[in-house]
Amino acid sequence: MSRNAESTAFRSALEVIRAVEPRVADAIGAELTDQRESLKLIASENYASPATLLAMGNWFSDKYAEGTVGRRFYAGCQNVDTVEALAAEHARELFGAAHAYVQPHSGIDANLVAFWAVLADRVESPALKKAQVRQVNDLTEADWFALRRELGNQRMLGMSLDAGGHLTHGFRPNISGKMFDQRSYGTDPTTGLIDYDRVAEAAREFKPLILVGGYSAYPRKVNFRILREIADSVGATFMVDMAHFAGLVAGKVFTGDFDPVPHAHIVTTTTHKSLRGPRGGMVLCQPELADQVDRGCPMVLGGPLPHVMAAKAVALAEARRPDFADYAQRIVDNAQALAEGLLSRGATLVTGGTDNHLVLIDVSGYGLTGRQAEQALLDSGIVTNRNSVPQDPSGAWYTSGIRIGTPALTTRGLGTAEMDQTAELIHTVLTQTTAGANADGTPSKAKYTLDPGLADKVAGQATDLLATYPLYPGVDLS
Ligand code: DSN
Repeated sequence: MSRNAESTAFRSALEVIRAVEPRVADAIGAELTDQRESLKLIASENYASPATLLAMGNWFSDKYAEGTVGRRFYAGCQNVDTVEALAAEHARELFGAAHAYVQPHSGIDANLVAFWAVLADRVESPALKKAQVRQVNDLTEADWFALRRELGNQRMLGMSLDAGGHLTHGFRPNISGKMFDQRSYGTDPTTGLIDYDRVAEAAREFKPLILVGGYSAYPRKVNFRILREIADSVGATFMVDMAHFAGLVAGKVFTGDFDPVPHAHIVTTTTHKSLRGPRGGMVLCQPELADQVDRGCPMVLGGPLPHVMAAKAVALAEARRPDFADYAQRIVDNAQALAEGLLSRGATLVTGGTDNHLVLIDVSGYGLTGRQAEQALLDSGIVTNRNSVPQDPSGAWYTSGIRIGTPALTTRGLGTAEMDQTAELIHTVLTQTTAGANADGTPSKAKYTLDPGLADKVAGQATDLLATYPLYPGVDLS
């Protein structure tokens, strides 16, 4: 396929959009320019391939397809069936999973589907059993009351948000922390690592229905074999949210004890992070949960997005190619080079380094909050996000951390030498930024001072660094 085909496709699409609402076409073009010119270090973002992007912009968007392949609530779903079945097949083959459900619209949706499936599978509720076998009309008001009581207050044990867990793993402000009786495990205060003995102790005491593994800001491998043993020892269902590191599992960087799929009863993921697909979610599970998982829509989810499932099929086919394993390994090599570059310049990193795709800088060592650091870096053309560090004194809004990740820059082709240069740029900005004060003289957690000339200089250096690695090199919109 010629690169010209990509330019023609995107240019034509913009021309068609421009004829209706030129401001949307302009915003799409501006987004490409912004993404091309900034050093994207958001650990959860990536750049999907042109084929993946194009698979989403079409008439599959017009189709309702509630239900599952071959068993829909709407007529005329034969082509949706084709792409959904393909996406599921690629997912099963890629991850060695018994069952794949590719309808979730996001990672949070995938987690809600998983929670529902586990509750429906595990909770001893005679009323629910009746409801499941379609005797809903036989249920009395008392049955419904019992059903709600039996499903409510079930126990979940997950990694705490400030230790790197995700908000859907039982964080109180999230629905998961309200629908479940929740407890969390943290990390060792000295090493920053998961202490499996402490997790086992918490599981023994709490006896959760669901033990959740996985993270969105933990820079280390997780031993899923040990977590499964802990789950088994207390009769818990073991669920892993691999949204962040799905690409490393797909690329066989995480194997054996570090691959969640053979160990967990149910695995959820997004498809757009290190996996490099369209924005969406997915559930993989063992056969006994498949029937409940497949009820995800309309039980939990709105109508499936067939255009996104088509893009999932394309992206998963890409991830099955041999070069994806090379990409996944380079993500980790780059993260480790970035960590070493920061450490050698005096930065403090949570856990002292990384063995996945992300690095968590504790910016309190620079006298900054995460919010100040995030904005100062953004002023300098470096896009990151602030993130809590374990036992964060600045809370979840201001935070004391900056989370950076390498999936996106690795897609562009940057390597370990450029990661060292990136570390230099980050360190320069953070050392040259000073925390500001409120009007009453008290220290501000948001205000900061950074010489605009220095910010511009760093932004220019970031652009120079990227110039050798053009983003979407086959797409010329001029
Ligand atoms: N928002 C994603 C992240 O940045 O990690 C997780 O939901």
